[in-house]
Amino acid sequence: ATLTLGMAHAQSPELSDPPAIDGAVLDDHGSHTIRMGIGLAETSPQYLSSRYFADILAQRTDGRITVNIFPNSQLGDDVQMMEMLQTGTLDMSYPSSSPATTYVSELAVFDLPFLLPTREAAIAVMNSDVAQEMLDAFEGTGIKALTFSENGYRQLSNSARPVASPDDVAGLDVRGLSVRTMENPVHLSIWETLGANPTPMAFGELFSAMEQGVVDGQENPWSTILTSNFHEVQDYGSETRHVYTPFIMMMSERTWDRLAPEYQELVQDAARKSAEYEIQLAAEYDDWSRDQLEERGMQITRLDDDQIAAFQEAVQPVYDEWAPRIGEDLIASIQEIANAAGNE
Ligand code: KDG
Repeated sequence: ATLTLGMAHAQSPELSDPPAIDGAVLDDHGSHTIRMGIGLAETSPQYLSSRYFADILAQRTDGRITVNIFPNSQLGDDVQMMEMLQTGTLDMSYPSSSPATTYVSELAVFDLPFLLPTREAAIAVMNSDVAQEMLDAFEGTGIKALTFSENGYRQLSNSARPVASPDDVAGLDVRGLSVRTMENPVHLSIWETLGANPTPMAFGELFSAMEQGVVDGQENPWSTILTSNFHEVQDYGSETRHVYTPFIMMMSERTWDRLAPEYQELVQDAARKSAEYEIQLAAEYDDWSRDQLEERGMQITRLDDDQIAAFQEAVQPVYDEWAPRIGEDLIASIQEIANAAGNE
């Protein structure tokens, strides 16, 4: 018999192991089974770090708290799952901050294009008091926001043509690209301003929408493009890094209220630890994913500083429109934190 071997591709980069779980087993405060829905796949940093979150809770409660994670939007998309948290039909979710702006409008600051130039700046902002105030502002929505972590720098992919400039997005002689966006008005504005035809759509519907040609493209971090197999239906990628999106790990307030204070403290602590691990994994995945996508046949356009500057200039109207609504002071304080981190 002949054996035909396909090209074997690694499923993940060399990943750091999760930090050791320390701390004594807590007293018995009852048993809880927590259902957590996420949009991304089992290979994603989001899933892997959520497993670590589950492991911390299991170990520190001697198995009394079990977290069952449902990946791949099985339980719904970000918007639906946040509504399920509000009604208490789901215990936890882990959406992007962008669709959560309907609850806390200040979060839209993260949607402004090219605001956070480096990962260090983004991490400093997510760890800041200003960011903590945004998490606290969920109070009263039915959602307990536990922590920020990294979704990451978003990159454009599409099935129509290589994109190196805003003109390539707008398609001067052809039509503008149809691009799926998250359900967020600033993102819509970015792609409208660039001359694309943006369509907000649930993440779980995206693969088949691209496969069927309902949309030409989408934008997400390289790790998501890879772990969700978008390269199977997208020939071109562009390293635009046009926006840095955080995730927010969330719990239903109803679930939170059922937990003893000792368990609440543990959940909050485990969320922070898993977020730190997630940020580390996301960094390990990022460039590696881009290179993997290239190896798997995606044509990747890397943009030089001038080409990035052309995108930055083209999206200036997004600032003109949104900065007054989001708040000039808030934007200034975020920029200050970002700059300080950049200077360290
Ligand atoms: O679990 C997170 C995903 O559901 C989603 O937030 C991923 O960035 C994302 C997108 O484009 O919807």
